[in-house]
Amino acid sequence: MIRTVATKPYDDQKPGTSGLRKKVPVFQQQNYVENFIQSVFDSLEGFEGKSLVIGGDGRYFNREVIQIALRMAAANGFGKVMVGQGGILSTPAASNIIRKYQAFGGLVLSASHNPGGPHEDFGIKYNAGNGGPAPEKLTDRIYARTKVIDSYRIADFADVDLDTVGTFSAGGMTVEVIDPVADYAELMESLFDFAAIRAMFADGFTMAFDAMHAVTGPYAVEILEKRLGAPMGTVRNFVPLPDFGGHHPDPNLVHAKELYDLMMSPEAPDFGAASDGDGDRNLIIGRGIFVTPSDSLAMLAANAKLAPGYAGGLKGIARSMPTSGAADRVAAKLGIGMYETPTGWKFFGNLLDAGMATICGEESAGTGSDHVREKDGLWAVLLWLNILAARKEPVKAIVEKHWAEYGRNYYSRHDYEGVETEAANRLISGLRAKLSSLPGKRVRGLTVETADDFSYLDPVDQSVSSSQGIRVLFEGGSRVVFRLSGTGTSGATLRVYIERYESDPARHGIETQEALADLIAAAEEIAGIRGATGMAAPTVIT
Ligand code: G16
Repeated sequence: MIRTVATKPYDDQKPGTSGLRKKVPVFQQQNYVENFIQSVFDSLEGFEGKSLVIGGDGRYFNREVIQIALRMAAANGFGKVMVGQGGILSTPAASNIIRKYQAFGGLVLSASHNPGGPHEDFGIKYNAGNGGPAPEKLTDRIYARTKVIDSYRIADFADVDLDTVGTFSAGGMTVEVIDPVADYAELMESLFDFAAIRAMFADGFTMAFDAMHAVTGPYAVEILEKRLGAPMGTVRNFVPLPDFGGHHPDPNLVHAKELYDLMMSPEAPDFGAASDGDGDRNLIIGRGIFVTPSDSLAMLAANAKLAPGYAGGLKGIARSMPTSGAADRVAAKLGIGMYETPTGWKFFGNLLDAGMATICGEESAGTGSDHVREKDGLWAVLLWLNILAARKEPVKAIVEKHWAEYGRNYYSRHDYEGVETEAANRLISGLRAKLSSLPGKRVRGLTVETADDFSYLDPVDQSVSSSQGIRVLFEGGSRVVFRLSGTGTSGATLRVYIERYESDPARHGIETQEALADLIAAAEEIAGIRGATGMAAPTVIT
């Protein structure tokens, strides 16, 4: 039986950088989930009888929302839902399933790298038929719909058994519970030289992969240990837990500190890596050296040809605006296109679909390619492994040779979390107001060349996205960028991105914060961060 249920709108269902993210108790309010899912369906056209993919990162509330989504998909007229066994699908795996089986779209349940649990974060995002995050015009439509929604449709049927692979019928719709790993592992085998990586492990190459009790555990065990022969124990924290074991599944130097410490110790294996809550981010650490996400993008692009999937070369590279310019230098050398987009993977979709870019990356630990339409944590790890197997050199040597050839982009991000929203907005509008007075000004011995609020003209569909971050460029290619995070669930997070280019190899060994000290001081002088936030120092430095 299908019911139409009367409801009242909520006023806080605006999708952020990557879908709707809120605390679990917010999602548990009456009809909160139903309102959002119905608003998504109401914003789509032509899905009757077609397939929908559903899966999540296994966090607290995942299974409950999947049952609701299944009943609503049936009531709204989808012909079939493909759902990951146990409700599990990593974000890149979901993107692959949508593309491979030509589904109409997908609902991915995740709050990415944010913590999970009864009082932590949950999220719902919609991915379109190309496998990528909903573009802005669709999320705008969804948000508009959430503000006026007055009813939703839901079918009555018992909970679907999510733990048994197979095909069932529910509410007149087909439900296919699929192995979440198999299609993804097959895709990875088609891109990388598994034989060479297997031989490297057989020769004694060692690795530590931290799955952070999040969704990549089963994927990493299957691919790294079973298919590539890495010794058992290579993958750590591999059981996905609803609260990620109480940890913050964010693969950065703060939350993956144990891995970082191991990689800097005398017992370090050859290679260290980690992924986040939903499997789209990555952390790469060589023995004794952390590779920043911006550098990793540049190095992967420069060496991509060593992997069979990219042997024909790259069509172009894309990076988000706050990501360092290291990849730009690779693109220039390769003679291929380079695109600078706003923060958010959704902005890469058009470039990938149009065949203008092959590899994309962001400073926020996301790297990926045109194999799916999401960033992909394990993909980045496997491309590194493929490069290491082909070059037979340690990570450190590859990084240092890269800097010697292209120069080094010193880079760091300073986050001020939990800032009062009003204060954060005032800081940004204050910066906007003084943009035109900055060029030519000397700050801490540095001359400002240009200052603007980044605006993006999409070269494919000509859409414009404005107010995407304040950029202050100094002479010599250094810069400071200020923007507010679009993924937090409480208060505001101010991000300050600091970058300095150094061509002289004799100056490539400076400690990062030291190398950036004058720019850090200039950022404070320009924005008055301490005064505005009441914080003496950033909460996270990456
Ligand atoms: C999401 C997007 C990323 C983006 C990041 C930025 O990441 O998918 O493309 O770079 O947000 O976050 P913020 O707005 O906080 O700087 P994820 O991994 O949370 O989905």
